[in-house]
Amino acid sequence: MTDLVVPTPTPDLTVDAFTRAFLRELNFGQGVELAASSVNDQYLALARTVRQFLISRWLETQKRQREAQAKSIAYLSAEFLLGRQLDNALLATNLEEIAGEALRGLDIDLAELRDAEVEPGLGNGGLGRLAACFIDSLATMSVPSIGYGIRYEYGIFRQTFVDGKQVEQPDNWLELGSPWEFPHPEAAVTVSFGGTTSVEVDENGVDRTTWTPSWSVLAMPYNYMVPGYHNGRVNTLRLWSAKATHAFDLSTFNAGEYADAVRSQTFAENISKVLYPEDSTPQGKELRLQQQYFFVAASIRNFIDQVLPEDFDLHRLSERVMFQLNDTHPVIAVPELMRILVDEKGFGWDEAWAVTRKCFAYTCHTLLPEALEVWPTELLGRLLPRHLEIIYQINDDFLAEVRAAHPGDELRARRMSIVAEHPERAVRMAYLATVAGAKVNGVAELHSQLLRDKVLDDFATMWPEKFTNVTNGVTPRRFMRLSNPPLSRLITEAIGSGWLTDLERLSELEPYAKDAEFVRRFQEVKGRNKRRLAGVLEHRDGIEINQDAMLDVMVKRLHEYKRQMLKVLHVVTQYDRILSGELKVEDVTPRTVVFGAKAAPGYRMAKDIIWLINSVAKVVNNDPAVQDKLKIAFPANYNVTLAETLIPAADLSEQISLAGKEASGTGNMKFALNGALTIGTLDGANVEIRELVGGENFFLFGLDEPAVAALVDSGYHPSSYYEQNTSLRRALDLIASGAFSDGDRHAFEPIVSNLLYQDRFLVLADYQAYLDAQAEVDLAYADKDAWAGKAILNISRSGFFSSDRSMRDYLERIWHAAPVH
Ligand code: NBG
Repeated sequence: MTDLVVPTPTPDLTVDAFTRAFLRELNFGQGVELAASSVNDQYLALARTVRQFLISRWLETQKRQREAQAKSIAYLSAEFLLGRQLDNALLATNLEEIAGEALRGLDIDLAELRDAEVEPGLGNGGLGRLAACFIDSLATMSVPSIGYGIRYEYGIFRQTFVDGKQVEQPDNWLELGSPWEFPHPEAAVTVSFGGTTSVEVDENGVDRTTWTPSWSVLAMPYNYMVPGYHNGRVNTLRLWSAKATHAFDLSTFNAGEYADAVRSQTFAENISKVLYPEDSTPQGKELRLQQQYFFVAASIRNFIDQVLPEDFDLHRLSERVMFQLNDTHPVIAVPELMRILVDEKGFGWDEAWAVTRKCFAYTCHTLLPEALEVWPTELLGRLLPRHLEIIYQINDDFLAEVRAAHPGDELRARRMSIVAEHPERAVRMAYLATVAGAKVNGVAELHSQLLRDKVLDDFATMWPEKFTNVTNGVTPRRFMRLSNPPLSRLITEAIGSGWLTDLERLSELEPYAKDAEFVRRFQEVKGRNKRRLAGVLEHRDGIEINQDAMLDVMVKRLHEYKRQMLKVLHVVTQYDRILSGELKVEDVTPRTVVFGAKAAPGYRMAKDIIWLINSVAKVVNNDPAVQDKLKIAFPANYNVTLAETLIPAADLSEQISLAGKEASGTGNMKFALNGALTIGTLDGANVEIRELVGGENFFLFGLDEPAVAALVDSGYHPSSYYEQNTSLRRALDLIASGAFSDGDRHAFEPIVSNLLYQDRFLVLADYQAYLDAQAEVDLAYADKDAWAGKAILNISRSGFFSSDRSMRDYLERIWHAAPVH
């Protein structure tokens, strides 16, 4: 390490030295004096100061990794929803205190600089956040790994409300500079599209295909550090940005045709311009396929040419890498690797397939059939003609295998075909991933089981050993230590340190659930977190909340299957009961119901539900009859940063999706780990949470998956619930009457008639059960100490939900790789 001049935090690092380093960055990096510096200058200088302390570890990690020649995990994901970086870097380097003190000495408030950071919103929701948790855990566990994704210039839109309706603003997260990225224009790789293929016989008499693309772009890598927690290790996240191969055409420019001159640049750079704001629904757009191929082609090229040694024998590729396919978005990587091996490296087809099958594994993140990506062959053939040929060949070989195993069963072959014929000829990317992948996994026990039994049942019959489960997890570094410092301190006081990297140790808290003093201090922590939240909501959104009320929180993307509508119906029912006198206001358990949700811009029903929530909030919050017993807070633009203040303050976690629809959920885990009790259905990871925390510490309601399937099969008539259930009828009538829309009866008609005549997600069927469970919640909350005891048991029994455990499961069951210490 003698050639390194970058500092490493040592026990003798002084506040003075840190102050000097910070001022140096401010003066030389930003070109300003302290007195004249803006908050943004100070934030950037601080970020660059802190990152200095990570760089030596980063370079050292890379060096050791090259030397060890160990197997790496290449995590291919179209989304990484990282959250703010400064806090995490301060934590990883153990510089929080020194930095705070140094800044205080300069009269700068560290908290203000933290708030200056715009989070990189390079993901939609759970899938992207999971990727971020996983790379955090891999780094913390010293597993060689690289995250590969896209550096979107605009991340998930910024949500605002205008008259209660969602309005989307572009997320210009790079506007004020991003101190965490390291661009490497010299390492850009070319990614090609379009054109034609031709076959020629090579010198050995073998057919060789040549692809002659018609256009290309450059993929330029931006490297990000992924620091492990207190283990001296820093892994890499490599995000690709699209650049034109020629910035502009000088002769066209000189001829005065300025717009034409830069047209190709604009076209190329559109590829990484913006994240598709969809969640759990596919985007069948050409640009989306371009994005997918763009990042996986660049990533595989980078891994083979730059990460592996020069003379590496690609027959042994699986000894050095597992490409993990995060959902179907990166699945085009499979034919891309085949193309490289066969067309460029001269492998025989079978030889190449033998390698490819060992280098990929596929994680499915959904159960909604409409959310599984399918690409029309017309589009694929136009954009990636060689890849389509390869897919056909893979499919032919695969179907031959199916037919050999099931002679005469042509229906089965048709069902399993990677290429669907109806309604149009198209490639089923989940099938391609399943055929190519060494392993296929779901993200919670129930989800993996339904994947085997329903979505991919033929494949599971054919290759039972291919299918496995890895239940999701969340990083306790961000979602406990950073987001909930007072709880973290309380836990450490009780059970000592070390639990942040060994989360099962939370079980040592179990006896404290009965310890009156501990219970009191836990309540104090909750109270503190509620006050912090109240401050943030007031400052950020101008929303005032009742800090003494139960904080009942539902935060997640807005989707009908998640059933925000059920929560709305509960609120409307309570309101109606207060108005009608059925419920005396003094008997109501005070609640603040918090929603946070973005709707995909093109998803009408989801946007209507957002409008309804805001409309109900406006009426209920301003009705003196309700006093302060029922309040709705719907802060706009729910994101990772807001989650970090919301979750620690919550008492009740709403996980109320229709059973069999939510693959896992990860918010549910974050709430349990921060001492909220769950009200939920038997869906996704809720099932495992309930098993672990105990049925008596979890409010279960609703149909389970088999009951849902049975009800749907027997013919579901939502209107019969409306007719038979008075409070349901009253709630829906109230919404339909215009009570929340200034008398306009049309406003919410689409919502109401959808519920009455379609209700795909069985909101009305589960309504009464949900209400009953909420009544139990009210009852339980009345005994504050007992509630806190249950919350503590939730924390102590949720250690399983660390993403470190998920990574151990992947290492053992799927990757067959190990940490390099
Ligand atoms: C989401 C599921 C969640 C799950 C996350 C992470 C997609 C396609 N799926 O239930 O809806 O927790 O993935 O696995 O975004």
